[in-house]
Amino acid sequence: MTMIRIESPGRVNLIGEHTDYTLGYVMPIAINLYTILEGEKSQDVILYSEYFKEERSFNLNQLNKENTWTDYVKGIYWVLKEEGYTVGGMRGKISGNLPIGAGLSSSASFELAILSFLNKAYSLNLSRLDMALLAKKAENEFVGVPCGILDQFAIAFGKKDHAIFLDTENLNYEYVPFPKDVSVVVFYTGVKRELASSAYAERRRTVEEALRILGKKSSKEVEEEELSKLPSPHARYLGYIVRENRRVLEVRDALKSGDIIKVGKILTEAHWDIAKNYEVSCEELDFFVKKAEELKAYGARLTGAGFGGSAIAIVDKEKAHEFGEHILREYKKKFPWEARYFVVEPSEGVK
Ligand code: GAF
Repeated sequence: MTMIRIESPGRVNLIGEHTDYTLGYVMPIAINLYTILEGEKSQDVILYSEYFKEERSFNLNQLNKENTWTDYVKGIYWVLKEEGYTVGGMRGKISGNLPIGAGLSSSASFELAILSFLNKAYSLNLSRLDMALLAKKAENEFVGVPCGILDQFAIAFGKKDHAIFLDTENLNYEYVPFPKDVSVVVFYTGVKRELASSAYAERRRTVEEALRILGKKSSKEVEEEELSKLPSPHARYLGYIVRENRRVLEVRDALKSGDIIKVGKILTEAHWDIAKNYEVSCEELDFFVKKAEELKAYGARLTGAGFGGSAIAIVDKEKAHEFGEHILREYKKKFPWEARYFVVEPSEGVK
């Protein structure tokens, strides 16, 4: 039987945080840290996870949730069935170097790896957009995480040396060249975050309610003057999102004109805005951003949902490792967590 190998990247969001579920703008990159799936067709599903050091199996009539890593696989089988696709089982191994639960979208990466495998093995003819939308539906409706489209889109559409500017309302996107002489340093705080945590869902509910009060479909339609019509904390939360949408457009334009200094400034401004007004940062993420400012990085901010997880900094390529090492040393003096840093680059989507 033919072996199939899938490489599914993680993602970093450069700017446009917590904007996707109000149909705003985002600008992620896929990164060169991967979930690897190697396998072949089979009757049932039998998978070995190198990370969890265990094999798990189920047959295709057993799509019940078990609160373990195979739920992501079952979610994909569930969504394919829902949408009328017929597929068989798989036998294989999952490995890779994308850290799990670090805020770099390991779950979306895993789901897209499974979907991409089934797409190839069973000739489903799914486009990248189909895959992103199916994986999001699995995550929302099977796994039960109320996320937006950011992660799945980034992992499906990543492009080497480019950031993806995406309007999450109509899914129009544009690739924007990312400069080759700077690096993105990802700093994992060692604080695992649960996306299913009530805070993410609570922010989402509050800003959806704010949009309903204003009678708007997307946060892109909201003007800053209208925010005074909202109660608290709705006005403050939505105010952050309105400014963040504007920042995505500014970063896109600054990248296009090669102005990395401006890009960096906007990223750092975005961090302090999300920390103060959206309240999804934490001491560890703020520590990293402060240090990055002291070390004169172009810019730094939390990336992804926040509440722990990872932050990024933009630094000159030749200084990236020294920068990462330095902050890691300082961080370890203050926090007991197993932090790590990675120097990453914008990479191709799932393949
Ligand atoms: C998580 C979610 F999955 C995304 O949809 C997005 O909301 C992000 O948090 C915050 O920007 O990664």
